[in-house]
Amino acid sequence: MELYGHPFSSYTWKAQIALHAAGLDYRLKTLDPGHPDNAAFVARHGGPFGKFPVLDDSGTVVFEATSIIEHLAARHEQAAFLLPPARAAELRNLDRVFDNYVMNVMQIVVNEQLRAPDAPDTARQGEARELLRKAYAWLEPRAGALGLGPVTLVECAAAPSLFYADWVEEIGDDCPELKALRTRLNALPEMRACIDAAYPYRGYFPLGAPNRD
Ligand SMILES: N[C@@H](CCC(=O)N[C@@H](CS)C(=O)NCC(=O)O)C(=O)O
Repeated sequence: MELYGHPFSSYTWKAQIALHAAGLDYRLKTLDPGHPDNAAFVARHGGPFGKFPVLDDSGTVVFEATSIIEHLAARHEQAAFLLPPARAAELRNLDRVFDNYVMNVMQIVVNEQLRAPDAPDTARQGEARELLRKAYAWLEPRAGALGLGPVTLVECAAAPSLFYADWVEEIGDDCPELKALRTRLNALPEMRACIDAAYPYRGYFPLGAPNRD
């Protein structure tokens, strides 16, 4: 299998965590200036906006991290635990929460910083930070039940979104269960491999990477 993505990309991590957890071999095809062919592949196969990650599984090409994980769970017996049918609706629902209300909201702040590094729209960033705090409060009573058993679609979504969201808007002391969940997820070997591989790129984090994790 080949996974098109980047070692510092949160959605790439989401797919990688699933691949690592299932013990599936893959080659990371990095999106960088040295590999224009990889960028061309993603432009062609990465959906309407040419986004990554994109998985090429022996000619079956899948974009969207969630769809990649669904594909792995359906097509590879050793990955079936990522999305057990009896819990599928509940897991898909929480996956949507982490993508739509944590990861994508965190990206509003990051993208605004990239758009105007010297004069970002701080009001827009402040609104997004407020939404993150709202998401944290919603997740707090639910966090204690996550990240305890085998990795599922939800842990794949939760780990990278909480990792980077916390860099943008630190999870407060009013959300101890969510903080503990983030710590548990960061300690997963599947996640640790992603964090370690991304170390050399930390300097590129537009808001400045904190000196932790
Ligand atoms: N909804 C997509 C989001 C993917 C996404 O936002 N990928 C980012 C990298 S983390 C990307 O492709 N950025 C480059 C671009 O937007 O051109 C998914 O779940 O895979």
